[in-house]
Amino acid sequence: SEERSCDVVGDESSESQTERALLKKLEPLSHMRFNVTVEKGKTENYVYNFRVCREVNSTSHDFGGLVQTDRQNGKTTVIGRINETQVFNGSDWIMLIYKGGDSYGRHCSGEKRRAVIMISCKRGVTASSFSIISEEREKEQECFYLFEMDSSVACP
Ligand code: M6D
Repeated sequence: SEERSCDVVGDESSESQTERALLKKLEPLSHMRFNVTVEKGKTENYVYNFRVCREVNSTSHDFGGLVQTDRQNGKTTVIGRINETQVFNGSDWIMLIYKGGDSYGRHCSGEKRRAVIMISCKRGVTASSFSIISEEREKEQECFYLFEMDSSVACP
């Protein structure tokens, strides 16, 4: 079976050509795996696993492209899914968004989680410095987990 990749909004004939071109630019990163561990106060301790346009756990078939694991109990939560991708860019950055994550319980009116990954141009490096900036969950809606990394694929 073929590995699943990023899907942007629309069926094939109506997809944005700009988005498709950007997905092509990101392709060299798709074989890599990224992770970062964060301690939030004294009570929260998470690992985030990220892949560019590939499933983190290809055996679970859940489309999860950015997955959080709670280090206290091992519970995994999909933050964003590759079949709900949005991508756009500027002169020296690419913004990759995975929507359709697992739903919040008490926060953000129970909406689905979302991962926003800002990729900044850095010449000479395929990918580096994957890190989490913050989780914004104190809003009624439009909450998000924000990440950043460096890569030459974002360079002009
Ligand atoms: C935890 C983590 C946190 C998140 C929290 C939300 O498992 O995913 O990043 O903020 O859940 O809690 P509720 O109660 O809104 O599901």
